[in-house]
Amino acid sequence: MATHAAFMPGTKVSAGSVIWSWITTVDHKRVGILYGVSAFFFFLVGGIEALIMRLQLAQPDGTLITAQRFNELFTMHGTTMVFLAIMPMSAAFFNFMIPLMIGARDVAFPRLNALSYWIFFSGALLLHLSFLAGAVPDGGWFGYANLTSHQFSPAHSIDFWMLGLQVLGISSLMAGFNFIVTIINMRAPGMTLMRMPLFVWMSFVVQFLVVLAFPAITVALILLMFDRFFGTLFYAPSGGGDPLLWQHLFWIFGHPEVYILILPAMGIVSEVLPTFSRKPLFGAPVVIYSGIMIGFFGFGVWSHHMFSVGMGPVADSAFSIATMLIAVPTGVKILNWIGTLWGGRIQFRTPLYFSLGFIAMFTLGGLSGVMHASPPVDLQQTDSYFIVAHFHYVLFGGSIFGLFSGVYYWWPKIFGKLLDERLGKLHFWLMMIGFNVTFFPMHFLGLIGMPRRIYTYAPDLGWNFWNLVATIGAFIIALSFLVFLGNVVKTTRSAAPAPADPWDGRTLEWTIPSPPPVYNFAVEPVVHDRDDFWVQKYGDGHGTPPRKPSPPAHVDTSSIHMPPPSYWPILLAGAFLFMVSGALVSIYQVVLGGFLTLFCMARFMLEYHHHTDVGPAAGGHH
Ligand code: HEM
Ligand SMILES: [Cu+2]
Repeated sequence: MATHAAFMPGTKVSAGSVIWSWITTVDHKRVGILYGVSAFFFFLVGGIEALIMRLQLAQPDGTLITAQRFNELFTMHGTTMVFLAIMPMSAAFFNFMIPLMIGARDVAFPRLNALSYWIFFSGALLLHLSFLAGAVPDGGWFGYANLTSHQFSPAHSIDFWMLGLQVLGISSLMAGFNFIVTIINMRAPGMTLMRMPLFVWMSFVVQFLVVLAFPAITVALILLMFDRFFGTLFYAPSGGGDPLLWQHLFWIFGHPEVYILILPAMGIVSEVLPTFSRKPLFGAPVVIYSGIMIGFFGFGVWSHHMFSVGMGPVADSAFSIATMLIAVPTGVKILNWIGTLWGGRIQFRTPLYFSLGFIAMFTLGGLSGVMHASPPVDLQQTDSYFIVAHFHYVLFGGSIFGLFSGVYYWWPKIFGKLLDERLGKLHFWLMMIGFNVTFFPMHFLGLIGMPRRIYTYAPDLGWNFWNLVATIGAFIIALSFLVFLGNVVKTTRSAAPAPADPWDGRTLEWTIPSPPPVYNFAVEPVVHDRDDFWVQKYGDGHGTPPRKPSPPAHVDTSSIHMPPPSYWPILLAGAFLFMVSGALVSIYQVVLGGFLTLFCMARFMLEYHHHTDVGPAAGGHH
């Protein structure tokens, strides 16, 4: 990409190979693109897995795949969509957009950022090596105890899942700390917390959820590793252990995780709506506070996933009330979004379509959530297709619609081309129709008794019609993504270059060229207001006149100091993967891999130790 021509000065690495420049990059924008491309790839993989499951269920007594294959597919589908599609797609936007939106030249720790990506890549690889090894994880994305014990899963399938998630967790933790430090330390002068764009705010909350929730699953997985590798019995009642320990640890992570998946999309929608309504976000501070509340309450509701284990009336009541409470800040946000649209001069562009789709679909998912917040209701609905309907309304109708709103909104900033509006709207309508045709009937199927995770059903249960409808809907969704891919190919080939500010935006990323130069901002911006760029252009609407941007000072951009590329992140991730996968091969590989990892860590840490003049410090705060 043309942006990165100025990438190499002052380093010994030759610019000869494009691939080399990508795998050694520490530029937050390129790392963001790596995350985005990987996420989209895995989104397609997870989508194909879903289509196979839907084909199997299209008719009663389906014979396309076996029960075992079906277990593998729903396990890999869920795991892939959560950890390898939605999370990295959010990470793509954290990486690309957060530094631009806060007026910084990079994240706080650029090499750690590259390392997060390559560790993520290693975890994804490890999970998918299970297909090559012929031992595909089959215990569900939540891996409930007993199913995962050595006794019931003697093959390596669960090991791939357990180790893969452990590796992915490390990647998320590193990224989480990096963005917390970035957002706290790297903001441009004048960018107070309350002036920070909503996407940055919601991402900020997400990073705290990541660093507080992932340790819970890390502990859960370490206990599982001990059970599987060393014969302990943490989750086995026969040895005084308890399978419910897994459920608690998993959901203490798992419920905050669903907010990790939704808050970035909420942030995107909170950027898109003001831009296309040409109005400030209605009650921006309230949107911020409700986001913090959601993050906070998110840690207090995990046992609503466990009403059916029989926790007793006190625990049931407490978790039921907490779950109903968490719907309040969620509902508040919906009001704020509608208030933003109210009276706006609305521009019906593709990003807005996806944001409106988000609001409508996410609200439906939130409503079914409040229904099973009630334990007696949940006892009817749990483990039925009603739950499948609920979480697809929040995850697909919410997260995926929101993320695609971001894709259409920021595409010109990232790639320098606008996506085609007609194809974009076609994509939207096909996705909207396909989504509802697929998932709305699942509410009915659940209520008339169809359980989750069955690979086939008898023809006389009354489930045939809606299952066929759902399968047809799934293929309409698949078609919508072909339209998106076509749009990408077409506009990459032929669209005219996008201007810096194609949507008449409000935030700092629109003040710099599309795509941005490697140093982002030639001159560090100074921020005076929320929606600073808009106020610069139009005044604040309450009498403050537009601020003439100061004439571009002549800056010698060649003197801007950016961190040089490094191959230690990918080498360290490779050594780490070698060590972890050794657990499935031989103790000698673990030991050798451990030494390699330590060696790479040392080189990674000491890379700039002796010549601090080319140290990796980025940004303009020196
Ligand atoms: C108003 C907010 C929400 C409420 C009150 C709510 C409530 C619930 C409850 C009570 C369950 C357990 C149902 C059962 O298994 O019997 C559940 C399951 C689930 N929810 Fe939500 N939810 C809300 C929002 C969300 C969001 C925003 C997401 C993700 C973006 C989400 C994702 C899920 C998932 C994935 C499951 C199923 C987990 C599994 O069994 O694998 N929910 N929800
Ligand atoms: Cu939950």
